Amino acid sequence: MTLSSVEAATAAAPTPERIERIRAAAFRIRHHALTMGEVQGQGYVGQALGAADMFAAVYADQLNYRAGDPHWEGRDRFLLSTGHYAIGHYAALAEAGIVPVAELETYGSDDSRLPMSGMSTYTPGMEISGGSLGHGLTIAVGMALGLRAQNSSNRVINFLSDGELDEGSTWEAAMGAHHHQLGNLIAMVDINALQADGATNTVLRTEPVTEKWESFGWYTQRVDGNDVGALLAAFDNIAAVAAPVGRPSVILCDTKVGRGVPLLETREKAHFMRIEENEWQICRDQLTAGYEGAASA
Ligand SMILES: Cc1ncc(C[n+]2csc(CCOP(=O)(O)OP(=O)(O)O)c2C)c(N)n1
Ligand SMILES: [Mg+2]
Repeated sequence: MTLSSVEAATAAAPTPERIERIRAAAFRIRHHALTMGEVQGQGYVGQALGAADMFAAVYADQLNYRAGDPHWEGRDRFLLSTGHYAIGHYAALAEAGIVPVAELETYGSDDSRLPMSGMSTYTPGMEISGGSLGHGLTIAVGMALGLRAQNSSNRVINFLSDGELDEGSTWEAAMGAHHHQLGNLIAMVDINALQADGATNTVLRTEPVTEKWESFGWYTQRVDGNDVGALLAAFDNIAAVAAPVGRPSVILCDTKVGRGVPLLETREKAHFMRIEENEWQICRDQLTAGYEGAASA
């Protein structure tokens, strides 16, 4: 983990039991994402697999919510900026019990509550309609301010992508969050080094991204976003070090597109992935073999 913020990490390391519980959740989230991908035969499956560990850490470890009552006032807010990652978010909502697993089969179909881009009016647990990139963090700042005005102890977690850092509004929001000392706000950025038009460093270079967030005053950690232990430790550090002093926090997560399914990890990187009919079972088999192999290693 790179921790270049001035404060040292103080939290104790996450226990092996906790890490294993979240790894198991991430495996099921990946499985759900493949189920949905197969319904459409294509889509943002690579992103969902890459970000599954981030979703698992949020929903199975961090977020305060009631599965049967998505509008419960005491909930933490998870905002998906990147509407196209909805397939990953729906998988997490199913893992969390907010969306029935059986409903995943309707993904992207007419009248489904699970459209291909995330929309708050359709899906329980979807707080915003995030497809137009660059708005998530601005809304998150407003929500965090609102919660604080209500003396709420709830937190706001905003999921962004590396391509979304191209949006100027993201940086206005970052500046505002620091100004308003929003210790109840966490941003997670999926740095998969890819965006719609190609590799992020060729479209619009965002590096050095750690230094950028730090210069905006955020408590900044950069982790392997496919390392569940590192993700949990990052959240623990935030609770120990940044939240108590009113500092907004960002976890920069380096992830691998297609993570957990070698067939897709090694495929040419594509923002929108086409997977052939005969490949879905191979994907599932590879996912299971990798998960069980790591568990018995
Ligand atoms: C404001 C805005 N501009 C352009 C788009 C079109 N768009 C959809 S996804 C995407 C790529 C964004 O980068 P990233 O999320 O990192 O891509 P990925 O990692 O999923 O390939 C773009 C430009 C959009 N949704 N919103
Ligand atoms: Mg990307």
